[in-house]
Amino acid sequence: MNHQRLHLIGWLTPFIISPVITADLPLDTTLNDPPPGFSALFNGKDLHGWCGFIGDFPARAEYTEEAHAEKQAEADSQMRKHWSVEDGLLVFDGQGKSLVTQEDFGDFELLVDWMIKPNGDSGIYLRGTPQVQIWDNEIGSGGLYNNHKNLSVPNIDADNPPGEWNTFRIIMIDDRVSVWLNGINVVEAVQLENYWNRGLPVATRGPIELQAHGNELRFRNIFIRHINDPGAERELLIDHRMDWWTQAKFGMFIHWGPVSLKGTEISWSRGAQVPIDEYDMLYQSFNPTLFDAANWVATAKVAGMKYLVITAKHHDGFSLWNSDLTDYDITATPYELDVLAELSQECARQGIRFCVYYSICDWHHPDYPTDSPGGGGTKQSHNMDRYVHFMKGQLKELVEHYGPLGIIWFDGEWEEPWTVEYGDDLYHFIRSLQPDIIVNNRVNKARHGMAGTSREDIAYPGDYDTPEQQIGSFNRNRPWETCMTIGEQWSWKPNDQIKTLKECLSTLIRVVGGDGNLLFNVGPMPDGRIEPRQVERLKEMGDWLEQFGAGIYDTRGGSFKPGPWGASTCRENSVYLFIIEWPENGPLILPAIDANLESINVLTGGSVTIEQKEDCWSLWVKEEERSAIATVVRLGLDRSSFDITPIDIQNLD
Ligand code: H79
Repeated sequence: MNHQRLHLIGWLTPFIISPVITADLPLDTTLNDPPPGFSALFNGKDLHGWCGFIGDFPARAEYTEEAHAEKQAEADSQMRKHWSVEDGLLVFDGQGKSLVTQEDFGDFELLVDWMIKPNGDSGIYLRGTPQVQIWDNEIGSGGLYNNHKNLSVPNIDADNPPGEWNTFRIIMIDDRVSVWLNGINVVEAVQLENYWNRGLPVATRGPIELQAHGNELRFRNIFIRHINDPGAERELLIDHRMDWWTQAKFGMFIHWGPVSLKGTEISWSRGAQVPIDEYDMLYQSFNPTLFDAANWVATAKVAGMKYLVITAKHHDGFSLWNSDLTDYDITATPYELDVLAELSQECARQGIRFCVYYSICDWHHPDYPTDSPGGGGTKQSHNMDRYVHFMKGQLKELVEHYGPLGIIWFDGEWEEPWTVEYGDDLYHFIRSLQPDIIVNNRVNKARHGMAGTSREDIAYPGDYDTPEQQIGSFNRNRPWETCMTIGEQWSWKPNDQIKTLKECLSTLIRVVGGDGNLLFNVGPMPDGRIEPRQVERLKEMGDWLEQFGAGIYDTRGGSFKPGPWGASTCRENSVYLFIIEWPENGPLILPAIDANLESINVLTGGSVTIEQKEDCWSLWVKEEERSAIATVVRLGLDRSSFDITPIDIQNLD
């Protein structure tokens, strides 16, 4: 995983003469040597291609050719006093003015490494207008500093500290900018505003400027690529980090641990149905000899699930992997084998995204302040900061030994010791371990109870909302995922009441129709097997998805909002109607949508009659041709179904 890195140069070691300056670069990369498709704006030897600053963009345009040449010559000689090249780095001494490219750029992809000192700041002007911000403050770099109307702050703080290198990837197409800082997307397709004349859009071409702001700066690896066909590359502006998750729709949640020996609820039965002393000793008897990772993953696959989230550590504090930071882990059981290692490898083999659940609250750990609700209350001596340090260490183990991970699924954030400050920091920490990882909203103090939606006044409320044991409301603006048990308990319960196939599938349909994902939970048995009744139900779900998955995977919710009648999904020019409950006497009345119908068919078989009236379409499938689970009807439209404003179907009493 780790690049081998050399730390030879920085502000702290200015007098060390290093043989080759490759500070912080992977060893196979040469300083200032552009990647394929890019050219170097800075050649690492001199200031070729750059010129001095002769005034702001509009002022520059006013000069006559002669005046321009004169001012430029003067500015260039000034510039050479303060900007220099040292050991392949572009160095600014903190005095004088900005550095500007001689060439103008229109649509481009720009890569640049920068380093500032404590309290330092700078910025990168695009097309002559300020600026992608660089600074040492709590907001973080990369924001479009000058924007008034559109987002001006980055959506995450992704800076390395002053004295260390940071890498920007900046894409500008038309008047929109996306910024990645150290591999993390911090600005996504935001319109850059014209600072010089706020009534006008930003110029179509202009120079790139490195802002002088009275403090020392270093730059290197400044590479640019012209984008000649903006239409074809506009997609690049969008951060595709969540795409796999949005397309996946259906994942397997697994709650497991020594508690399965008792058959009571994971963590919550500690100090309640099971005395704490007994609960905490269960690991000594945990020996799931029939655990077979290949079999679990195959079960998820057969069910049509695309990702798997397992309780690496629940509120009871037991670590299901080989953790160097605690003895209360799987290696201390008679079983000894690292369950997560086997599962993560098997997921990779079978094409399932491997993800972990990690509880922030830990009723077992001596440093975490509170004990089980049914048990001890507040612990005698505790140290939350030390606990957080331990937790970050464990999370680092999880990402580094079992990653790349799809999701880190936090929980237990509602307890008193957790704060917004801890949450902000943890979100940032996780993204810095693996930039493209997905983090649920329980990382922070943001959640509205079991409905799982997020407070809007929190800077980093994670990437998606988490309704629990309930179907989330229709929402296409904020990603969400319902987590729900296949029976009534999260961890294994003997003779648990398993949901019927119709209950399982209508839940999946209503979730996906609401634009959410379903994370469906199984609790494996203490011997390591998933209970056959649960496997059977999952297989039935998979059989149905095998037939009708075209209306589930890679769709979005809409164009009709879910209701008692059922739900709908859309992709390209299709709308898939999943009619679960028909009106008692008569057709299903769809309110008019802004599209023409080009085709209609019943994917579950049989025929459909549709009557197109001015303000509605009335739709009828003969009773004997309806499906007991959901009658699936595909509407073919003359336009993109996702672009139609979602509307309610309200004709069911
Ligand atoms: O791991 C499973 C459960 O053990 C765990 N989350 C799922 C994924 C879980 N944690 N808590 N609960 C289930 C129920 C807790 C509800 C409450 Fe509350 C805690 C009620 C009051 C405090 C939720 C959080 C509602 C308000 C704050």
